[in-house]
This record gives sequence, C-alpha cells and structure tokens, in this order.
Amino acid sequence: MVDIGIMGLAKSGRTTVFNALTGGKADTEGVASHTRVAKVPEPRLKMLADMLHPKRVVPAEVVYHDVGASAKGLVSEKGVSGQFLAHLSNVDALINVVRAFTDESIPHIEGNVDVERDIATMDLELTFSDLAIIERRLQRIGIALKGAKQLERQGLLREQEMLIKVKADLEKDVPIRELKLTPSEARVMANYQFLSAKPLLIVVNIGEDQLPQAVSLEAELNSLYSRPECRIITLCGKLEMELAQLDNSAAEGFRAEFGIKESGLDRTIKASYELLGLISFFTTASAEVKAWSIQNGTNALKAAGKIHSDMERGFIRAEVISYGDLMKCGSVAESRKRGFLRLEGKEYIVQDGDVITFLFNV
Ligand SMILES: Nc1nc2c(ncn2[C@@H]2O[C@H](COP(=O)(O)OP(=O)(O)OP(=O)(O)O)[C@@H](O)[C@H]2O)c(=O)[nH]1
Ligand SMILES: [Mg+2]
Repeated sequence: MVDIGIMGLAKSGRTTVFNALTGGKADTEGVASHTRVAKVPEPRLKMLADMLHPKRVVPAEVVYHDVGASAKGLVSEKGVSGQFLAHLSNVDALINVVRAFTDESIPHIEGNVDVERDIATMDLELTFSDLAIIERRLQRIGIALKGAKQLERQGLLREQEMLIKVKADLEKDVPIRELKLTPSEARVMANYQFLSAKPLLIVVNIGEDQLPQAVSLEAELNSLYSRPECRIITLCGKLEMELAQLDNSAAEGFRAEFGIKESGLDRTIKASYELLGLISFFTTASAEVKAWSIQNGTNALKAAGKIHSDMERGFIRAEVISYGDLMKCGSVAESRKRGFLRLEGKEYIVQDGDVITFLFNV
C-alpha cells in the first residue's frame, strides 16, 4: 500500500485537500490529524469489468495522512516538530499544500499570499528537520567511535563521511532527493527516512475565482520548479472537496461547467504515481478483477508476492496478456487463440496494464 503525507503551512488547506482526495468529511475548522484510505481511480478497471463480468471489482488503495498541526502550525522553531515528524517520516511521498486562494476572513500566517515564498519555506523546514537528524547521528557516531573495534569502526567512518557530505548539500539548500547517490549510499540513507529525500508533490490550492488561470499558473510554476522528484499541480481544494461528496456523474457535470478536465483526485494520484514510479497491473482470478500498484521494474516473482507470499514461494509461471491486446481481442479465449497470451517466468518485468494469472504450487 502507498502512503502519502499531506503537509503545508497553517491554514493552507491541508484538511480541505485531504477531504477532496479521500471523499472524507474531516472538520476543516480543527487542526487534528486524519488518516483515510482512498481508492485509486483506474479507468481500465471498469473496461475490464465490462468485459469479464466479475463478481467484484477491487481497486488499488492509497492511504492519505493529513498530519495536522499545532496552533502555531506544523513547524516548531525550525524544522517539522516532533509529533508531526513521526507522522511524516513513514510515508512514501509528501504533498505540500500551498495556499493561493485569497479570503479576508482567513488570515495568512505570513500576512499575505505568496506561493513561491511558501514553497521555499516548506522546503527549508524539511531541510532543517533532516539536518537535525544528521547532527544527532553525527554526535552519536563520534561517541561510538571512541570505543569501537576495527570492523565496527570502518562502518561508522563510512557513515560519518556520507552524512557530512549530505549535510554540506543540505546547507546549500539542496534536498536529498536531488542528490545523485549510488545504490549503496541510497540504501543507507533510506534507513533515516529523511523528509527531503521523499518525492514531493506541491499542490497549489487555488480559489474558485482562479480556476480560469489554473492551467497557465501550473505551467508557469512547473517551469520555475523543474526539479528532480518534484511536481506541481494546481487544485481548487474547496470545490474539489464539495465535488468529492457527489456521485460521479453529478461531479462530472459541475467540472464541465467550471472547465475542469480531470478530477483533483485523478490528477493528484497520477502525479504521485509518476513521482513514485508506480504502475498498475490487474488480476482476474476468483471472479474478481483487481488492480495492484507496483514499482516500475518489478519482476513477476515480486509482483506475485505482492498478492500473497504463497504465490511468490510456490511461483510456477505467469500468464500475461497486455490490457491493449485483451481489449482488441474482446475476450481471454480469443487472446489465447490469437497468441496474445504469453507464458512468462520469474524474471519477466511486469508492464503497466498487464493482466496476469499467476500459477503457483505450495
Ligand atoms: N475561500 C477559500 N477558502 C478555503 C479554500 N481552501 C480552504 N479554505 C478555507 O481555509 C480554512 C483552512 O482550511 P483547512 O483545510 O482546514 O486548512 P489546514 O491547512 O488543514 O488548516 P489547519 O489544520 O488549521 O492548519 C478553512 O476555513 C477552509 O474552508 C479555498 O480554496 N478558498
Ligand atoms: Mg487541518
């Protein structure tokens, strides 16, 4: 399951965006934390269901965490404060909600709306948090080195060297996600769950009056912030939150009226999946059509393990039809007849849209 943490300055609209993404009804007057599972929108699931008439259709799921804030906001002196840090350090990706809407009745903590300033502020807070973790770790390494045996010493020195390097980059405002780390360095760094290492989706929360400029604003911001592992989208949180409470066709109607092409949830998920390098594959066993999310580049064996550890342990082979081929043929039987059903082994790299039946034996 994918976990996405929603952060942002006080009153930027985090809880509103959380409700928009999850269809939730969390109180936007309060400052509490919220967690809710949302279904990943996947239009191909419906097409598959129309063809295969399963008993159940099961979308993939993603968990959104609205991390709340104290009265003063998410940050303490410098950096994300402890209780919120704990919430954020376990997520796979971060959403930074940045306020662009103007509303006299909701004062901005900095006195005025300034998207670029607020993006930079939050970036800096993530950097401060990571620097604090590094400082603490370096201190501990320093103490440990005093009594360390030869072998242990080597490991500690390597870690120390790497942390000093990363620290220097952070001090130049370069987040960890932009560093070019070797795979072994990346593995060590992953243990720390640094915030500035996580893929970042900036959601610029616009007011309804800004909807006509949404597309051009998004393009402008994206050209300003074309940074690795980072994307920016604009979203009208308040409107999307209201639309999330309606049924699909009613919501579509309103979106058309406002000139919104795609729902906020769809666009946010799409951008987060791209950032995280996730793709979907489908299974159709036991009269259930199910969507699964995996990292691009995952092999058939690991994909099977995602469904059940028995499937990975007793893996025999995978029967694979690409979504496009299946749609073209109209049925599994026809795909088989025309040679579109492939038998693949453990090392096969699962492709986006693969419809897979795993054969296994335990
Ligand atoms: N006018 C307008 N108000 C908005 C918009 N988005 C959010 N708000 C309002 O701004 C206030 C704060 O929104 P929340 O979603 O609670 O923001 P938050 O970041 O979770 O706030 P805290 O948790 O209190 O820090 C609420 O009164 C929302 O109704 C918007 O697009 N337009
Ligand atoms: Mg809130």
